[in-house]
Amino acid sequence: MAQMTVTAGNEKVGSFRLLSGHMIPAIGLGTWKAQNPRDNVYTAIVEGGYRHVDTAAQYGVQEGVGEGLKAAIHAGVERKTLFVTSKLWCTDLSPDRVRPALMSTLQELQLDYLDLFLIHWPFHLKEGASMPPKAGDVSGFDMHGVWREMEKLVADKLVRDIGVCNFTVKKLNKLLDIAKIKPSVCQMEMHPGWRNDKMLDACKDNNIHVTAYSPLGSDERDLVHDPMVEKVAKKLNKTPGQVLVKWAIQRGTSTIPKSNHAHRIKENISIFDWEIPKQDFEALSSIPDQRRVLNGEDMFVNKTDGPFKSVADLWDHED
Ligand code: NDP
Ligand code: 1BO
Repeated sequence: MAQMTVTAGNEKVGSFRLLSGHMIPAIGLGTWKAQNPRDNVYTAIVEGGYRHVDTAAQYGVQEGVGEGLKAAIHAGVERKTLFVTSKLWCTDLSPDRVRPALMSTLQELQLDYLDLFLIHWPFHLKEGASMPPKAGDVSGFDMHGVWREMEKLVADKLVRDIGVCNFTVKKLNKLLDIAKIKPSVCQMEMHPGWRNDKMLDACKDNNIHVTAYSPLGSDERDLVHDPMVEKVAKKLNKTPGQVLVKWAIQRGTSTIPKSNHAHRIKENISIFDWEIPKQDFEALSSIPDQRRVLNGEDMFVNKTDGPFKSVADLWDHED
């Protein structure tokens, strides 16, 4: 999937074409743990030139995100130029809950359609599940039934594209066997400290676009101070944050860095008039300490009662 350059406001920003034919802007604003989602979204769109915002019902920020979108539209940005992603949380991961969950998300965001609706995690959680989960809190999910309902949302023009997050190759193949509408996007943790080449390759083989989440290592892994990232940043006269975002894009993925600071929000999208040279890209792609930041353990693993007794169980023993 070739990266194309499009203009948003005064900024040149890249985008990728999805299986559906729609375009996804290469950089979106992440909103997990956003402290002031309204202002972050407004700043990103109106001052930063972002056209893509990533959120989720589970983040508890959708009303603020909706206010930010509304303010940006009021300031003259056309809704049709924006790409808004949200996600179906695990407590709603059953066929009867898909449409009500989407309607609630649309209401919170003050929108009448989403550009992309993703299955957040491929596990069902009981309402009020604890962390870590108690016996009976977690189960697998009805993939066939849930996906049929996701497809109906596309048919009814409530969402333009559908996709998944946190899937394994095994789960992706199962979904591809049953899907009438293929997932356009797979959103996965990816950064130089967790390349996840296996999923990237599986998605490429099936023309599924990948969005890399936690491109800066989230709050858990300090990639910004990784010696290799710092070395490349210094050489290119860029910030480590910019190098990490650029690495994701040069890899052919879109990415969704989050920041609570206006200057970083703008910094993270100022990456379209330069490249990481091949040898530096390869060096960044060879960091040996490969591990997930977000492995799902706290949310889904119950060591004694399962059904997922280890992190390896969650990821189908593929890592
Ligand atoms: P990121 O990798 O985006 O990292 C965010 C952290 O990096 C924050 O501490 C932020 O601090 C800091 N930061 C941001 N920009 C810079 C910069 N230029 N220089 C130095 N530090 C910087 O983490 P997230 O986990 O938030 O991932 C991004 C988004 O991906 C989420 O917000 C969410 O939308 C999505 N996501 C999806 C998941 C899924 O399951 N589908 C899972 C996890 C994330 P500060 O805010 O103080 O600037
Ligand atoms: C628990 C949700 C992780 C961020 O998407």
